[in-house]
Amino acid sequence: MTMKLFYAPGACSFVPHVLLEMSGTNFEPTPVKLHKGEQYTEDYKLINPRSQVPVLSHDANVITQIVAITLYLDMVFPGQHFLPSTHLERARALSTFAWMNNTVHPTFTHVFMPAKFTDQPEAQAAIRTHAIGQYKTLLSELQALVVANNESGRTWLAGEHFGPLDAYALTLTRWGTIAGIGPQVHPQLWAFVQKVAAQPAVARVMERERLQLDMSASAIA
Ligand SMILES: N[C@@H](CCC(=O)N[C@@H](CS)C(=O)NCC(=O)O)C(=O)O
Repeated sequence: MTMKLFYAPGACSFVPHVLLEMSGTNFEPTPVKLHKGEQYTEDYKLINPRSQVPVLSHDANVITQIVAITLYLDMVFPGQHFLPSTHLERARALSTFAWMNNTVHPTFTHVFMPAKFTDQPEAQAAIRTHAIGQYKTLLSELQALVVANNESGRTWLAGEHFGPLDAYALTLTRWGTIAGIGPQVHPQLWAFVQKVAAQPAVARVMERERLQLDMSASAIA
């Protein structure tokens, strides 16, 4: 079986990238240069007409959307326990996962790519400023989840096994530093993502993507 992951360094594709690395399977990490607009080329649109990463291709079958890719990897590699198997725990994990993907993540898109929402430069600046405030609040909510999790003695966000929520928490927190929300703003969240970054498979992916955890020094706002 041949798996290929189309990813962009530092993008949300980090989540399935980490899961594939954790699985130990032989996969082909295939970078897509978003900053050079490679996602809009005709060749890439044949892979994903929505011009986004991540894309997982498995024996020429294409799967898009982080949540769908994760559910697929969870079934292909059941021994990894990427998601909990008991009904309620699984539903809780998916609830947090969906919130990260449909709320926190798109809020950062308003910070990073305000031109997606208006072509007016002044309005873009206003969208970015407003979204940074919202993003900070969402990271506070994420930190509260981490704190509650720590207090209940759980190692990772979905329980005893490392999974997509932990990798996503790292990505979202790292994006925060790009928006000028530095490590000092959410210390418990920062301590948690440092623990995530120290996992060998995560460290290997960070190395492959050439990622620095704290981007505050070159923040865009
Ligand atoms: N809901 C999608 C979001 C994917 C997404 O937003 N991908 C971004 C990178 S984080 C992307 O490819 N952006 C390229 C662009 O918008 O031009 C998923 O879960 O996969």
